[in-house]
Amino acid sequence: MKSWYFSFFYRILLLSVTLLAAACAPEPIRQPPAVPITPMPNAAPLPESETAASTARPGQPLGSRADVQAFIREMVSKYGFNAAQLQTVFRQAYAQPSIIAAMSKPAEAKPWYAYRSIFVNPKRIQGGVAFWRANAAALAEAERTYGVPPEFVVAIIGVETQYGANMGKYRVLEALATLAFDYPRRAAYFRKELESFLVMTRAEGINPLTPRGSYAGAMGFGQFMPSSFQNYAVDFDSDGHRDLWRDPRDAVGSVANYFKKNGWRTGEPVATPARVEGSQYRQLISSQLRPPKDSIASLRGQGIVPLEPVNGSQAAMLLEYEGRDGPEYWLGFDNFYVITRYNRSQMYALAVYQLSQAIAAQYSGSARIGERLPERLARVD
Ligand SMILES: [Ca+2]
Repeated sequence: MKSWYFSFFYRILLLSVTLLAAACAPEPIRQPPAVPITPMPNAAPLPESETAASTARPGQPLGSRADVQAFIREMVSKYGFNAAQLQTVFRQAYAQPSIIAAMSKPAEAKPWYAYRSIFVNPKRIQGGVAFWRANAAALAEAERTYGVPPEFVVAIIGVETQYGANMGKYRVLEALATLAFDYPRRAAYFRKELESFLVMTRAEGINPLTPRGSYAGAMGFGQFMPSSFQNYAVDFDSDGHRDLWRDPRDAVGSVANYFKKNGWRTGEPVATPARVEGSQYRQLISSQLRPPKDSIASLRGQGIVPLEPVNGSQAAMLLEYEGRDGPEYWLGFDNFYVITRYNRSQMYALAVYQLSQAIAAQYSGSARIGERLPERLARVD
């Protein structure tokens, strides 16, 4: 979540695991990760030579390695950790070569129409309604505190972990250490995350061997990386702990806070379907993840017509998606950009938006909301 490359590779990896798990025996405890790839539109393929070779040796505790010992010394001098305690922790932790293997797999891109159906489907909509009902008070409080409506918080948690059903089964310590020490291409990033994780567990009074997460170390209902935990996690129920694994209230407040801190604009729209005319629109299709800069009025002058009422001064970016029957066009506003701060992907942001609208319509059961939903939002595949 902190960096695009993390999100990019993380999602690719998660898809690989998903496909692998789907092809093999069913998971005994948790469902396979349900989050597919979300390709970064402009991500250049990495050269072959950068593909990491695994140096992990299963059976050898991380604590017996010289590079880990150097890391422990650094943690002691930098943060005042107790050396003996860290030694004890890393003597019980092991690198996980399966993570390196999955990280090295090539990306598999899905077209939008296939990606969409993973998230905007009856199961995930129903799950969102149930999560909303179970956490209505916290979601209302989060809206009052951070200005983020419940449906967006619910949709993020739905896309990330199917409402907590799939938070990941790896020890976070081992996932981060594997990538910090045995995955040179991203070692600097994951070493920082490992540092943040140890600082976090010390602050929260958690045994570092206890938390579980994705193979990339993403944690809890909203799949926060440790650095995001440090920056955005809140103790929303004021019980003295930021618990994003067992306390959905903390997760709700933390996701809303993440949005708020990344520029969410209360009361402004997220996206609207659009149609295009002429040929000028082509040069305006946004493949970058940048805040929108063209006004609706200016875009209208270039053949781009929003299909829902929008203020002419609202800044927007034109988005193109691969629909089943040809390209679909959308206009994304500032709040659409904010959703891409959670995961650097236009497909991710639109899936969250569409899921949020479908959940909101079903939650309220209101004909008014149902009626204003464009067919393509209300439709489930
Ligand atoms: Ca709490």
